[in-house]
Amino acid sequence: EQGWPELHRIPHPPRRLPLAGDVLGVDRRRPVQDSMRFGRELGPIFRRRAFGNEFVFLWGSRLVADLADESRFAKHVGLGIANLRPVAGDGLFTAYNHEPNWQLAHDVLAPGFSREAMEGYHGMMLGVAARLTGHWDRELAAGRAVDVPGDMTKLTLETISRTGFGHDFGSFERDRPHPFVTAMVGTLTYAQRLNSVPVPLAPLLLRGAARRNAADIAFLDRTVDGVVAARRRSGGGDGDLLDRMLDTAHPETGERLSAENVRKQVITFLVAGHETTSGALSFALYYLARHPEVAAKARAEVDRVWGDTAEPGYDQVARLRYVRRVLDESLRLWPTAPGYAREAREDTVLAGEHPMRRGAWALVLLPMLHRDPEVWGEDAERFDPDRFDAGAVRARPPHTFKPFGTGARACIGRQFALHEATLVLGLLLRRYELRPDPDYRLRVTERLTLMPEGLRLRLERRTAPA
Ligand code: MNH
Repeated sequence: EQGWPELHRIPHPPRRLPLAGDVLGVDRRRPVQDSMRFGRELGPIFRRRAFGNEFVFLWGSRLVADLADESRFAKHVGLGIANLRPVAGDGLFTAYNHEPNWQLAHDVLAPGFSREAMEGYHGMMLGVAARLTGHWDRELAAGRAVDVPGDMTKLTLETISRTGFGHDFGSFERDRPHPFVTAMVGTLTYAQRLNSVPVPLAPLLLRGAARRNAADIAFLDRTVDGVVAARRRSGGGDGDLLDRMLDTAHPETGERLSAENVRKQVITFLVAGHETTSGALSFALYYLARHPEVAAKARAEVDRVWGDTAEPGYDQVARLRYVRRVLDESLRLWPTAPGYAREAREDTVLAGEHPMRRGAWALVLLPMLHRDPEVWGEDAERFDPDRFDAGAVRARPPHTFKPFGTGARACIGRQFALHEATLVLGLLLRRYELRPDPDYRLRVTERLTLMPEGLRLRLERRTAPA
């Protein structure tokens, strides 16, 4: 059935409803955490049924490693990502492998993520970080706790919009999220919700939500059309991502992106370029506040590596090895893009055990891969950045830590996200002590991506204000 000839050998939850499938006792607003529960009960590969369709989920490290074989498997655009097609079209993230615009846009945009390009963004990243610390200094002076996910979203949105598109959303001048963010969260939430209703009934069950979703998409389109029009009027920027999208011809074919494709790429990069980094920074700050001994060690590293240089240079960021481990360990426990799907390019047998026909696919459940006891031990739930020291990383098999996906369709913005997040964590650790609210219990909210819900921290200034 559905490309898995021996589906019956894959375990499924015991309680199934004839129509709805495995939705009994399910938290539809938290499908990833729900699947984590099933994964714990059912093991490294399992299936869930929803409305007559069977979906195969897996997380066992041997299975995930086999799926990374690019000669037999490729990205599958399915579930939540397929639901984003009306938002992001054939933009880089949501393009089908066979769509010519994927290779074209990939080749045109990849130089925008080279080391030289990243060095060029560094100064702008520092500028945005200064807006954040300015805001946090004011909150601190007013005796208020800071809204971590809200402020990390402001930071990462401004970073990608200024470095990539020369556009200032004015996020830190607003009390409420920019309407672009509200519309984006709306479309992500809607794309997630679409998975929890039978497709033929979606127009009926989600009528109001579908109308709002259409309005959200129209707002995203209008916003980016404005950004593009401003660039066209100004006659060009400094060679940023938008300039590449608009002016750069493919080095071999001479082809350019169409106007409609540019629109979808701008939305893709504004969304993919900030939402997951914001979550990653938020979880890292959660763990740093909860583990003062880790924060102290990280802070000591920042002091040692940066000394009292007012503004750390590009190379000084990569030298924050321990801060980077804090980030990796946060992404291990809560990979903010919590899964990716892979499909068979030909008839094959997964890990020598599960026959798959061409086109059959499975969803990799990253938070469970990252807790596989065979790889991470029985204490996998424990936060411990030393799991990422060089020796420990070398000792682990490949494909056991995959927060940025795999293969040709892996994250193009990985270095961008890691540089930005490491820089900001360094700056925050150097400037503040983080005081957790003792009553806060981590609650992870889902909108395709993961975010710590309602996380607030109290701050203390470490050094006298400069
Ligand atoms: Mn990102 C693809 C995770 C930051 C732009 N990203 C992916 C995939 C994962 C992912 C996983 C692969 C999805 C799949 O196989 O279906 N990305 C992250 C995480 C962070 C992140 C966890 C931050 C932390 N991503 C960024 C940033 C940008 C970006 C920053 C842009 C500046 N990501 C993309 C794009 C793709 C992608 C574009 C699609 C690449 C492709 O298919 O060619």
